[in-house]
Amino acid sequence: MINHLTAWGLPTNYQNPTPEFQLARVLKAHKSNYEVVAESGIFKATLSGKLLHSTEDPSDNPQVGDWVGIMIFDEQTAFIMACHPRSSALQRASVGAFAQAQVLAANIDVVLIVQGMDHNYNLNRLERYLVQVRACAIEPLIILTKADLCSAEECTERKEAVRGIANGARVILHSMFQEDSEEINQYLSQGKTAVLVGSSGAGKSTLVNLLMGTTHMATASISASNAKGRHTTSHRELVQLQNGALLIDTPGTREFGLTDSPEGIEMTFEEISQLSGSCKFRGCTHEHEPGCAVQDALEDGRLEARRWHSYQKLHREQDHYGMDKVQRRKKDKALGKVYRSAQNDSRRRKGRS
Ligand SMILES: Nc1nc2c(ncn2[C@@H]2O[C@H](COP(=O)(O)OP(=O)(O)O)[C@@H](O)[C@H]2O)c(=O)[nH]1
Ligand SMILES: [Mg+2]
Ligand SMILES: [Zn+2]
Repeated sequence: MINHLTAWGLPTNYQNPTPEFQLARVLKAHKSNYEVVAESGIFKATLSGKLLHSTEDPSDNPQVGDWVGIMIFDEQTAFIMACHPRSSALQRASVGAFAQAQVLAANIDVVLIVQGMDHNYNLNRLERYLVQVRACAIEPLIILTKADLCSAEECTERKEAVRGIANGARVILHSMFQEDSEEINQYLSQGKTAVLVGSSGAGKSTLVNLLMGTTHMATASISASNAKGRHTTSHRELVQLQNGALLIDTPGTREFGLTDSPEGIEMTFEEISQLSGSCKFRGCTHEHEPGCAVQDALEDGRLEARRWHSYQKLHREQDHYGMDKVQRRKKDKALGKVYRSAQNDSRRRKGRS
């Protein structure tokens, strides 16, 4: 394995913000246990106490793909002292938490949205991924896997349907049984970092193994033979591909909640944004107003009902996140005030005694 950091995606003109520490990239992150690669090798790492206590927002904690400053402890272990600013971050609304964004991967050039052509095939879900990836200002690429499970006609039909909703994103048909992966490789150039997203079982790890030329990632099929239940990817991991690109595999991202960036929706549902502009009334809700361009388009079939409902659902979800975030900020602020006044009280009391 090459340890040179350029082989791990370090941009040529990168300015290390903390030259007092060694530069490293996070390869794995599992709760508080990390694996990082530096010029001098691969290390197990934990967060330094200072970093642990200084981050207020959990999304500031290092994630897979992050560039960090480390202090090497011994041959195998290191402390992460600083997490460097990101060029991009793939985020989703955190599961269970109140309007909080969770970073899935950092410093990403392209997101490969993987969907199987079996029961996994679902346009609404694809739209959700497209919206969120674009909300993060990262380029999406759609890979329709398991093409071998559909007839040639069905494949072409579905690929066209996906093109119809992708609004400019590239769509690639793929199967693990095909010899080459040139078409996908075109989008994974040397030193660029990609991340895979998609349901569990869609075929992500199979694709990683194919592009790596090894069987590095555990795939679901291994489990079938050892009968221990499904063996699937349990953590995110960054690996080097044969062609010099970097790829991050993820476990099934079942809940891909939207955060609040309207650009993602506008870029994915461009035709609806355009229609809205031609409604007779400004602020038209597209429900019962006369002269509504959206309703007209729905009636004469220019706009598909499925697409409209998907748009509405994603829009509502994004609005909710935005409103919840405002609420959370208010709450955090109020809590902060209580906390600070308690601290002051205790200081005053200590001062007196
Ligand atoms: N027929 C077919 N099966 C596939 C293909 N790609 C993956 N699979 C199977 O789908 C299952 C899930 O694959 P896996 O890569 O573990 O999915 P992941 O959860 O997205 O990482 C495994 O049994 C794979 O062998 C494909 O192109 N065609
Ligand atoms: Mg997997
Ligand atoms: Zn309208």
